[in-house]
Amino acid sequence: MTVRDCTLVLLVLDEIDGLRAVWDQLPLDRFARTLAVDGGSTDGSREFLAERGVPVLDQPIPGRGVAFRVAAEATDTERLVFFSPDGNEDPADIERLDDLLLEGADLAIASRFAPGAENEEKGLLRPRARVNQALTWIANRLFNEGPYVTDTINGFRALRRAALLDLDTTVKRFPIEYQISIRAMRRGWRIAEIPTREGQREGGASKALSWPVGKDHLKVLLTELPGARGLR
Ligand SMILES: Nc1nc2c(ncn2[C@@H]2O[C@H](COP(=O)(O)OP(=O)(O)O)[C@@H](O)[C@H]2O)c(=O)[nH]1
Ligand SMILES: [Mg+2]
Repeated sequence: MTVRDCTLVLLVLDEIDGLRAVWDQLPLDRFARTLAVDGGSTDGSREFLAERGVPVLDQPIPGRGVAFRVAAEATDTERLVFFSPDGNEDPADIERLDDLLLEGADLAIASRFAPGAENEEKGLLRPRARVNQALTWIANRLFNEGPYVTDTINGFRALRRAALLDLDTTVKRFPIEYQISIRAMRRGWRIAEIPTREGQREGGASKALSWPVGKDHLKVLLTELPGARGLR
């Protein structure tokens, strides 16, 4: 068995129920390193990870965007897969994402909206999914000259460490993925997707409040427009 020159990064903020549920499905032995970046858990997530020998990194300020950077700066493998152990993401796709990088992609995304994929939101109107898809459509329209990317926002993704650092991301909170996707499009990166099945949250609470997070995505859109860099 060859070990992947890749770090499995767990993004954690009070996810003890999810950690317990997915733990045995994580392909830890296939990855050169596993580490967790913790946003300030107080529910036992940190202890759970430490007991299993996973280094738990703190972040200087909260936010998923900061966590992405902390992970990239802390490890030394060629590649990174970002995984959120809250029940939404399917552990079976972790290695598939790294495979896309091995096949030549620069950014690999588990898509909730590609043909064959499933989005966790149920019901007729699915407002979160609609907003997601609208933001994705706009990003493609404005920034993408390659094949259509169906999910620019999902955090379940993989990329090369040096490339991520080179993107010089500035977003501190949730829209980090949107900024990465847009910058990848603008640089003409090869973006590959696999359809994924988004599961239901295992326990705890979502930290992504719809309106503030939606607003932050719009802000990223504006600040990524050519010539708009002073806006931030
Ligand atoms: N390290 C870290 N992880 C975070 C932070 N905020 C959220 N997360 C994790 O990111 C993942 C996605 O967050 P979640 O609230 O489920 O967002 P949603 O899936 O869009 O509802 C979960 O695993 C969270 O625990 C943070 O500030 N730092
Ligand atoms: Mg989630």
